[in-house]
Amino acid sequence: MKGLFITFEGSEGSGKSTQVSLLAGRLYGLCLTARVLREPGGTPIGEEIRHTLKHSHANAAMTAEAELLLMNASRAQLVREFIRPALAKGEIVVCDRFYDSTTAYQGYGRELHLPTVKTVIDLAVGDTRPDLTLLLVVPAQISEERLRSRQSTLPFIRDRIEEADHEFFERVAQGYEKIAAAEPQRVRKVDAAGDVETVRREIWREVEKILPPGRVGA
Ligand code: Z5A
Repeated sequence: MKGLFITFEGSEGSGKSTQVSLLAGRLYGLCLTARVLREPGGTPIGEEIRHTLKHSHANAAMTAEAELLLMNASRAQLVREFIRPALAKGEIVVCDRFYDSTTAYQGYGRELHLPTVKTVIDLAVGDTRPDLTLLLVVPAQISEERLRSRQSTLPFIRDRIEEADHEFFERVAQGYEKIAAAEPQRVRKVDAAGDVETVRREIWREVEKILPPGRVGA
């Protein structure tokens, strides 16, 4: 039996990681084997690439093209090392970001040539495509407030990608809208401005539609 591949997308602070954990807990509760992964990263090689992309002291001069290739080097490794083997075993793979992030951030955000971005993604993923993508949508003001409140509890760690300007993140959000409009069956928009439990329920309504029969619940 082929497994199920579910991805989460959205702006930073939209609540993806929170909801990925809740969904995984729910799936475990139904005795379904779920593998939780994240991008960039998720493999030992990918986590090194993640560090280079986000936190390395030497990354300030990184070009958009290098960023595109590194995101997809991490992805190519993750797909072959973990995602395909898990799906082949019939497991459910839940991934915090996948290739729609590249289209949104490197394509629309960095304004790289979209057909080239697509070619690079195609090389990285081949025919490994999500069955369902949950796009968590929140107004920028709410995600910024959530991030501020999280940061106030953590030590400061510089993140190169977060240093981009406001217009970049507006283009990313508009890019996500275009991605969702182009593939409404796969990409389900979720209003993520509500409280954690309300968002969890909305996500579950989408997930249960694709679960094997007899594996659903409130
Ligand atoms: N990137 C890219 O450019 N190209 C690519 O191909 C890929 C990625 C794959 C990864 O950063 C960066 O890489 C990202 C895109 C880029 N860059 N940016 N900028 P990351 O992995 O470090 O982080 P992130 O994916 O951007 O997510 P995040 O900042 O960790 O946020 P989140 O996962 O969406 O949210 P959260 O951690 O679940 O919640 C944030 C806070 O809000 C936290 O304190 C929660 O307790 C709280 N929260 C969550 N939900 C709620 C609700 N519903 N109400 C109130 N408070 C809430």
